[in-house]
Amino acid sequence: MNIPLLSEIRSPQDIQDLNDQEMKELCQDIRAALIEKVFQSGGHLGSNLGVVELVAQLHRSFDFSKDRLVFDVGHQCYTHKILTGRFNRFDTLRKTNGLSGFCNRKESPYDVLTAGHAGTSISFAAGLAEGHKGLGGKEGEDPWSVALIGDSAFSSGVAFEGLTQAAEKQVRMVVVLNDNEWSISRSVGTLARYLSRIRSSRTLNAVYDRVQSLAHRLPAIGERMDEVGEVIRHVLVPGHVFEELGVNYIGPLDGHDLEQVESALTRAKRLGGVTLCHFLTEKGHGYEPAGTDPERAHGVSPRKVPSPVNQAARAASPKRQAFTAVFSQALCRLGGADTRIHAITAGMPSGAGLSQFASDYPSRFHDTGITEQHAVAFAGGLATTGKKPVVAIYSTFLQRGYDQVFQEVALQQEDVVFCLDRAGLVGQDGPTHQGLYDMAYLRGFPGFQLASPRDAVDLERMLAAALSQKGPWGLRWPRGTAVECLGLAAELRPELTPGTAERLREGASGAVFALGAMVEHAMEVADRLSKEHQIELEVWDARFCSPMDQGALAGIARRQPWLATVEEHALAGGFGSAVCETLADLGAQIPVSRHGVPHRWIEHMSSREEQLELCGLSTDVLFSEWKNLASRSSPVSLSKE
Ligand SMILES: Cc1ncc(C[n+]2csc(CCOP(=O)(O)OP(=O)(O)O)c2C)c(N)n1
Repeated sequence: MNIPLLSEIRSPQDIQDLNDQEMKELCQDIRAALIEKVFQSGGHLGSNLGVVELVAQLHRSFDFSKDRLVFDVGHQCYTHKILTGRFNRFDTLRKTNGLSGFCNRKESPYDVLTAGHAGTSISFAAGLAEGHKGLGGKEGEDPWSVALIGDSAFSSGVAFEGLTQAAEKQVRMVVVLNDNEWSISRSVGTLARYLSRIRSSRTLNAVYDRVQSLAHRLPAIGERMDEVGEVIRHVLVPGHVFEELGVNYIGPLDGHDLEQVESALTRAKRLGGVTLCHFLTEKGHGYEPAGTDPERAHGVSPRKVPSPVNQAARAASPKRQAFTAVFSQALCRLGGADTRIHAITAGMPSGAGLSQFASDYPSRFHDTGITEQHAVAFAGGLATTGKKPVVAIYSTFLQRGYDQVFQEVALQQEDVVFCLDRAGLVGQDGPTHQGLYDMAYLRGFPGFQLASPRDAVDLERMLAAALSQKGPWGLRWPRGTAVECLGLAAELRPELTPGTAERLREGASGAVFALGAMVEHAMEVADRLSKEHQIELEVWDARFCSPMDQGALAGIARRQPWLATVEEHALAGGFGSAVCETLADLGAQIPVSRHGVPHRWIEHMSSREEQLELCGLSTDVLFSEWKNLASRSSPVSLSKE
């Protein structure tokens, strides 16, 4: 049989008859295609290159039209997409209306879980296995559930919660541990060290595995070999925590060797119950630059061809920097002046802007791994001792640590500063990564200051204010760049007393109360309306979502015919909702138009800008909406068609 072209693969059925050599060639083809395509679209290159053989063999050892394969995070599912008939759409990866960069139920029945957050695959697979009990009709015929999980995700607490319950229930489940020793940066924690101890006993394991596979060819002892094997293993290799938890352990084996992968999976199926198959892989395998810098290859951006137009546009734009970079520099400056400041990340030092702090102040930097719950509780403890923890976590991932924000920080009124990056629309990553709920879930905590900077100047000022005042603070900013200075210079701005907004523009045609990066949009629209239509808007930078500036809102309600709120956050429960609650409590009567993310899931698109447009948050959409509002004869009706 000839190996099929990737574009001809309709389902995993098409690779079932390949021999060993053909499978190897197929994997080479997949790898070459991944390098080519992922550099066009951007995406998780290193993670995907590392699991080509694992995923290809999983699709031969199991039948995932009835068994279930759950990818942890789902960022490493590209080979799976190819083998389940999606190669023809690969040019659309992470683009508007194109293939998602993660597993997505809407795309294929083979995508069991639409995911993007780490650590939950084992629990979800255990639930599937429990729910499928009896489905096979006879003992030993129920579908298998398989969780494919990386070593960093595996060290998150929830992975162990899943593993231990699955072991107790003895569900039919295989956990495939893809151990490449890397998270986005190097894996941390003593579990990583434990895995590396197991790794160093690999030679002994190899001897053991050889003995065992030979023994299985001899029916007389083969039957009892699993039992005997356990005894031998305990003598040869370090005590496996997993076995003590009731989980069969196989490995560590070479995850790039199809034969080893196949034999391990076959053995796992024979053992029954819950088996952990531990494979060693190389992140970015087959792409040479990843060998020296796996962190860089974890996710790559599309290769851009510089065009004269791009360069001209860049030169014309005012001075801008990524919010993340502004935060990083500000934190280093403040951290240099105050040794009580500690920085904490849950597995994302560079993404969260902490790499520089880590190298400048290593003893005050803490990467806890993918453990948001622990990171937040740890910050609560540190703060109790008088330190000033800054917890830098993406808005979407702080959801994992919500209860710890509530109990270990907010309820204790500890001085912890949460810096939420990617708070808003994120573009290519899609619904799993949108940071659209943080204000809704944080503003209900009494004594929790929640603010958002409109520019680089205020980001640093807000961070300084948060670190010098009492109680918990949350600062949020979106993906994308901050204008350096919008409005007054730093020293002329009103102090950042919690619950005070700043008026940036006067006018009588209507008022805009905006938050964070949306203030820039509001000002741009107001200037255009003034120039083109002589409409003069009063524009405010709310600065705080909690507490809310009651005086400013009461004044607006007295003066203006209407009020618009703008936020890059879900409308449900967000900043606009908080404004309406305040107005209601004040007994103020003014028509309010809320602009934010509508009450539905926002799929991935090629860019954040396209999503802003879709959600009515682009300057063009706001321009036409506010022009309409200002042009209507009173009374203003703001009911949306
Ligand atoms: C709850 C949560 N926190 C953080 C992240 C961000 N994140 C995505 S992939 C990743 C590293 C995953 O490492 P590992 O599980 O070892 O898989 P690998 O990429 O090495 O294959 C991180 C931290 C996430 N997806 N979910």
